[in-house]
Amino acid sequence: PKAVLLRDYTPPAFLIDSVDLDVDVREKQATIRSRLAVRRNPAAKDAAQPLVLDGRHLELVSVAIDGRALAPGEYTVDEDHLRIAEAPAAFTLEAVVRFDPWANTRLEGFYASKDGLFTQCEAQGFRCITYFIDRPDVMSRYTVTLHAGRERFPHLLANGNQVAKGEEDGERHWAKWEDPFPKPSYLFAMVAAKLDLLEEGFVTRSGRKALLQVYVEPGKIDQAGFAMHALKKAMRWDEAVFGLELDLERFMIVAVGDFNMGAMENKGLNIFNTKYILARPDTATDYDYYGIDKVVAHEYFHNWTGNRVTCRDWFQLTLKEGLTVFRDQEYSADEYSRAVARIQDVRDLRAYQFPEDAGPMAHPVRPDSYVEINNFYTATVYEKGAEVIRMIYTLLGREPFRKGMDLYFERHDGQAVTCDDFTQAMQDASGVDLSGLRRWYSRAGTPRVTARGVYDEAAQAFTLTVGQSLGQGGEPLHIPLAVGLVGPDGVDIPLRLEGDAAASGTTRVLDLREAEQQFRFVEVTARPVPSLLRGFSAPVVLDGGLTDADLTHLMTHDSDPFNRWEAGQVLATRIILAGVEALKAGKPMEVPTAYVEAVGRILASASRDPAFAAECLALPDEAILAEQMEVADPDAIHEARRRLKREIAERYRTRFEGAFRHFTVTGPYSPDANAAGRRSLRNASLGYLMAIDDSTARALTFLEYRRAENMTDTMAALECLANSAGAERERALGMFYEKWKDEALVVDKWFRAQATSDLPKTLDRVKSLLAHPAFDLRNPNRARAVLHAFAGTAVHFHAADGEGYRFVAEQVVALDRINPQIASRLARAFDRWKKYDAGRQAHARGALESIRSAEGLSSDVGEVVGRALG
Ligand code: BAL
Ligand code: ZN
Repeated sequence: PKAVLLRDYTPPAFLIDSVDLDVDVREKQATIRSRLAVRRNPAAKDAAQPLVLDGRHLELVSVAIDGRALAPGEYTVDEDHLRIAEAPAAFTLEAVVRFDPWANTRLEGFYASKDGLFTQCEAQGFRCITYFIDRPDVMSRYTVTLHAGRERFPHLLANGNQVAKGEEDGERHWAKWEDPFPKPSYLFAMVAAKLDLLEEGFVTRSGRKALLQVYVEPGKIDQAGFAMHALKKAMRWDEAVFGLELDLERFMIVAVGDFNMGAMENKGLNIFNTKYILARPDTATDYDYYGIDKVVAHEYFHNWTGNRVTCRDWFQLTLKEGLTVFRDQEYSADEYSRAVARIQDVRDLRAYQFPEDAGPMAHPVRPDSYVEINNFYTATVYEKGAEVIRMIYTLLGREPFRKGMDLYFERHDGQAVTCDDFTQAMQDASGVDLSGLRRWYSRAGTPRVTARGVYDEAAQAFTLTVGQSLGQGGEPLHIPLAVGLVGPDGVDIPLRLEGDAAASGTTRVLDLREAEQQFRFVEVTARPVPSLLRGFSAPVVLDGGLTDADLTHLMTHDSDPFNRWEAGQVLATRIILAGVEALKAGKPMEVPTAYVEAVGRILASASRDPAFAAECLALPDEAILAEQMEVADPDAIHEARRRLKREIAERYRTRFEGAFRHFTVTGPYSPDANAAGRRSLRNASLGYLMAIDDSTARALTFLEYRRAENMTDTMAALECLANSAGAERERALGMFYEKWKDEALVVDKWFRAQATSDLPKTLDRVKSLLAHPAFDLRNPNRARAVLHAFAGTAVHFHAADGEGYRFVAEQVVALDRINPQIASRLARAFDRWKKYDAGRQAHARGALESIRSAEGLSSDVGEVVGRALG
């Protein structure tokens, strides 16, 4: 397949003003009759182009123009298109197609899951439902009539409002839906299923009444309440923060157990992976609740950023995704702890996006080309895209940013636009020059920022020399660098740059626009430690040139909580990487006393903010550590990290035991920030105790496992035990499965805990899990819980004998025959294969080549593997 290029964009030759679908569901077959109002696009480059409709996996029954059936010579059909050479200027196109939704294991288009039939159309699934000009700049008004058996499919849903319904022969029924808003085909949705319904009313800020509905698998209504609660919170937040209200009479969410993504923002009919809807205290962890809150909000926020204003083409995906992730991050920061939310977002950015940006799939947040668009729903487009929006927010400030959003909607409501349209609105509304910031949209890679400070005691001045590089030439980026100066007493020094009339504030956003720049602070009365990149004000790798003593000072005193956490991470990274070298040289690993004492201070002051303390106690992930090495050594990283953890645990054993007792949460379960924060610290303490893994620690953990009344505590204990070779491990795993075998999302946790275990023989265990009766390669959540989870492990996937690589390669091929999107994600595990030693590289290359030579490989996997080998 050929790459699609951004620079080749041309407007569509035809537009489709309205779509009328009639969907008839029978045993193993859906028949779709479409009526499209088509006309030539006055903005098209060439007025004589043929009509080319996209369509895949469809059986074409008939096609007609203005009521006249076309003869075979008047059109051509191939695997991907229906072409009509001679088309009038404006006409009605009718087509009838058939396919079997139960045979659709790709889960795009219209497909079956346990409780009925569901759709997923983004990015290009609508073409698997009917022939269409399946691109986001073709926007149409939709009417849909669904017909199906009443008993099996009591709920018949589509976007918009239900305008009619009725009974049919043979115990069938029908429902007709009209969506008042023109929309691109990727936002189309319909559902025919047997589901339970939770519904509530909502009155918007301006007094509009709306009906909110959450549909879930029968019997699971007791797990739908939190999603409904989250939806209402998100609606209020968007009204308050962005002045954006729901524009619909009815807003529906449907949860489905087989789903490729997390969720989908179809207009008025969001379809969700059950993972981001279902929750009960005994089935879902605090982190699950947090994820549900965030994803429900994210999809709701898309109603404006994505649906009312959509993307011109798929290269602009970050226009809606980066912006909507930024919005859900701000929502989470407001609803929980801002500092902890930021830390978690940055941790994820570094664990997933930075490696992506350094590997074969690196691409700008607005990519220049793709073979398979599904491969570009990436951490770069989403999370780095959100960082770009955050930088605009930081540069403009809250009020001007809001004005920019207002102007964006004023100009572009109802349109399909580009990232440039967004930045232009921001620039015009604020008067801030965004030319250097815009370059972030077209550059791949993580910029490096170097900062060196020199203190001149005589002049009482501190000069910071800051440089940036992205290693590919081009003009420098505009990087907002938030800095503070922390005095020797631990107190922030008021900031006055040379030339300022007076000092103002203790955090300053420096505009780094050149390859190198100097910033001279005056009235600095003592040698400060610079606190750089506060709040992680830009997605860069920073070399701040700080000593261990400087970092220990920041770790204890920095007024910016993010940088307090960050200083601890940098120190821990230095200790672990030095440990790696020591281990390789057969020398003992050293853990500096100053660091251990700083950790002690975190523990001592933990009650001030338990959630934050838990973040500070978490050592850097192995994947993040691997990125810091020239040649990654996963075994040595794992061992050095384990030893550091154990040393801290032994030093503070009594305190960890104390914290474990002290931070117990009493009363009914609540996933709020306070209660979740206490559990988080308590479970972090348990994790340290289990790093000792003696019989006392194991007995405590097993007792905790049996005592736990919520899934957060249960899983914390189970995960510890899954990493321990003690007899408690199998007992706990056995009890867990027995208790939860009928709850799919909980069974996923059981699989995942085993697939990610540190223990040797984990690969053997994973292989035996594939034969477990509950394993199903066709269910994406289950496949992810075992295969993607295993492929994400640092030690076992990267085993020196190549067994991890070979196993995952075989699974990629097997999965590709079922569901290319999920297979392609799994293949991404190989992204960083060149970061490893020659022996591992040889195994990885062999594994990648075995995938590439598999028969009938999808373009999804083909693109990922081709890039990795290329
Ligand atoms: N648009 C795909 C799912 C999401 O990002 O919301
Ligand atoms: Zn999204």
